[in-house]
Amino acid sequence: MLKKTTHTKLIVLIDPDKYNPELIVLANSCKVHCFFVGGSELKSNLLNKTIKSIKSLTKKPVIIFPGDETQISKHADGILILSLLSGRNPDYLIGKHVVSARKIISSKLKTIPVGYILVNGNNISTTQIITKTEPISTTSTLINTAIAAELLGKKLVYLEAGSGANAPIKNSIIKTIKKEINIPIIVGGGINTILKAKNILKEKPDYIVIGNALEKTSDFLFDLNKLIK
Ligand code: 1GP
Repeated sequence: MLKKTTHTKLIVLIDPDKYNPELIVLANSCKVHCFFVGGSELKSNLLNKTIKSIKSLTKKPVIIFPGDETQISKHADGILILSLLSGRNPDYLIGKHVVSARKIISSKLKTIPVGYILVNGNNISTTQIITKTEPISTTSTLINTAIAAELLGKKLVYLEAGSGANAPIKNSIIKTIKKEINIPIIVGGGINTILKAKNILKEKPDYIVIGNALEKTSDFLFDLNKLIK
């Protein structure tokens, strides 16, 4: 479902609290690889309903990007099993996985183990606040964490600048990590202009994730569509 790519693919992140079906219809006709659904602070329990609605509008895969252990729905095609490797909070390394393990197995969802790495973007992210962890600031620690993710058997590394970050992950970081690991890289957080997207695509990460910017205007998707091969 999320393999290494030769050209960067686009993933659209849907927050069920801000769900707009029109965005799905538009994304369905654009070069969008799949949808991530989830949020770190879901106010209303709309996950099931949102996933069912997305599935009725597109055949593209819908993958849960869970903000917490309650975000599981059998209606999705898969679920990211996130290990917050940048942090040292045991809940986000194993605790929440233990709590939700049986429910995930019962859901029969395809599971995708992900090394989730929060990178310091000089702003405090919601993930940082909720997980009570610090993002990684030094390049050597970032590289070693990505290598450790692969050694741990993770199928993907997600370099996260944080939702709505002022600046996305730096090109130099993507370039260096790409050289060091053999598993696909997802880059997300703060990609909210075509210039920023263009710049990141130079490093050819396997996937980029866009959330916030598409909640404001779907015009951005038209521009991204021209950029993506
Ligand atoms: C957040 O990486 C995603 O977890 C997407 O971030 O909402 O800033 O695009 P944005």
